[in-house]
Amino acid sequence: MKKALITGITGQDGSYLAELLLSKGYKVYGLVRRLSTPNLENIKHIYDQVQLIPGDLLDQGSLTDAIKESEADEIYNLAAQSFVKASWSQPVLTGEFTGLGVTRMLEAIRTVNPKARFYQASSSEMFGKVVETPQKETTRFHPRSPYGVAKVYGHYITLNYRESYDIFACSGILFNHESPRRGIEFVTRKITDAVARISLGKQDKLELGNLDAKRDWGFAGDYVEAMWRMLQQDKPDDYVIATGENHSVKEFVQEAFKVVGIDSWEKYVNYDNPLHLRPAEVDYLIGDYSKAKDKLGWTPKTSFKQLVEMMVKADLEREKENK
Ligand code: NAP
Ligand code: G4F
Repeated sequence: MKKALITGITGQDGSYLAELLLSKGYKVYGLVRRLSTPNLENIKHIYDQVQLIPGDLLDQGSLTDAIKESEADEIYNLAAQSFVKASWSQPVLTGEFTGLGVTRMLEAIRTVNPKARFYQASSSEMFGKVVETPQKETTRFHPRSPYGVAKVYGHYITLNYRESYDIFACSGILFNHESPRRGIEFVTRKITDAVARISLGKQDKLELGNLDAKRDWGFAGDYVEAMWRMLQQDKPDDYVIATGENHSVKEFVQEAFKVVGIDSWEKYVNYDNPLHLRPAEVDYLIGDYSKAKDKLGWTPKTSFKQLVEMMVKADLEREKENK
């Protein structure tokens, strides 16, 4: 039986990846940090099937112990401070979690189990102020946030451990991916939850920032399959994972209101709210996933329309239950 360790198992991607690996017969371990109130909502349906190990990306010893205890063949580093906006108010913490945390994981692998295969969650935020369109593995990075900068560091330290120590270390450069398990502060979930509440008469207005930014949005459930495929190859490499299509935040809003039969979305939305604008914006992301298609045989399965509908319907169900 193969063994995998997932950091960030309680997050959106960690929970989908755990499901996928369980379905493939893996023994799944998840690293969880101590919180005063545990955050296990995303994994409650598989809680009995995974083994949780306490640890924190800030604590080298706990990472070393987790790798010893799990004896994992595959290690997926999904944990991070992942909210871009928060990275301006907590730039040092973001650097510690999202940047140096990767080195701590790689050091633990190097010293305990250098044969383990490693996946690093790199991000399209690294392209930031894009220098070419669509963005691919060779596109030069120009990050626009402390989060993006920390991810560039995590990306290159992964490459460095591959080249220095021959560790099987891959980076997936994933474009935005969403689901009903997306954190509520990210724009897609914020919209779909508000649309559900507005249609049920529980909320009057949705406050947003920049409606013109464009993102290449896919479904998280499709993207974790690509992570797994990267670690099954003969050689470690880096891959862009995207849909090859982008939409503005405004289009997402329109599509979400359509799902509940509201065409006049403008009545319910305030935008350019300074609270939700960023010191530097990433205006336009669209990925070229042709390398992943050729080498991994991976393609996205869920369309933009299906994604929006799935998220609005899940929030409608949730909001109906939380009377
Ligand atoms: P997410 O939902 O925010 O999950 C982040 C996870 O990291 C949570 O389980 C969180 O645990 C854990 N974590 C945070 N700080 C930690 C620490 N110091 N020690 C241990 N665990 C810690 O993120 P996601 O959307 O699933 O994304 C997964 C990864 O992919 C992240 O690295 C993100 O930056 C990257 N990424 C995401 C996207 C996207 O569109 N979703 C795109 C590109 C890259 P708690 O439950 O305790 O908070
Ligand atoms: O949903 P967002 O906060 O995601 P963002 O910044 O693109 O980052 C996500 O994707 C990255 C991959 O490219 C990941 F690495 C990262 O971890 C995260 O998962 O914002 C999307 C867009 C931005 O342009 C933002 O300015 O939506 C715009 N936006 C407009 N109003 C808003 C809002 N974003 C948020 N969160 N809240 C708003 O009210």
